[in-house]
Amino acid sequence: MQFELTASMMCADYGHLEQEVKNLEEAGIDSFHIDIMDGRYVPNFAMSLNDMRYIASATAKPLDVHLMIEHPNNRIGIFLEHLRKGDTVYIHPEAEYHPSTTLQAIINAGMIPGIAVNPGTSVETVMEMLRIVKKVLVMSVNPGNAGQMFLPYVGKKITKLLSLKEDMDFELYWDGACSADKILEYAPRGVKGFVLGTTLLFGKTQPYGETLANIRELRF
Ligand code: S6P
Ligand code: MG
Repeated sequence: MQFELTASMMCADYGHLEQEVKNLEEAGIDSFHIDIMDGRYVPNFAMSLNDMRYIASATAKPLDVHLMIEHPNNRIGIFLEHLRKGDTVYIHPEAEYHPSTTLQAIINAGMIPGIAVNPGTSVETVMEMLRIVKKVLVMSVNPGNAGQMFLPYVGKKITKLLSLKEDMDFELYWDGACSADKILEYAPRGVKGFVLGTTLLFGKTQPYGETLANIRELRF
């Protein structure tokens, strides 16, 4: 079964960031997930512009930039100018008055447009944007921190989004508390990719290569 695995770099060891990027690449990670926070839209500061730029310079693999910032339209240009074709940028629609303008800027710059959907945000609220984006990042925890508990009520929303994805031409990605049982259940149902953080990938004794190989073979 084909699904994508992306590493949540806010969970990486910042004392050895270059080595972390190398090890994850060698282990066969598909992309690097960059959680950008402004301390306003979410109550935390994780990564910022320079972290993103450094990782972009350290790997040829795609970046998956998750902007958890207020009014991304005001600042989207400074992120886009450092990204490459094939990188993805997710915005939170609630954080902008005219999110479709921001999505259009992402498309115009040649990047892949996405929206992140919070646990408390309904599919109906973002319906029109599903026609514009190529990727939908379903948050199964509230945005802001790694290491949180999975919120089971998002399951119904994932089912609804899966039923819309063919017609509306987007792919579905999972972010938050991604565990083995979730991949086992949702990869066969059509979730295209999973963000791996502290639950499955980081802070373990097992080398990344072994973890990723086990996940790809659904050998848990
Ligand atoms: C949360 C962020 C996520 C986390 C990821 C961490 O605001 O968007 O990308 O970094 O969920 O994974 P875990 O397994 O620690 O929840
Ligand atoms: Mg994220």
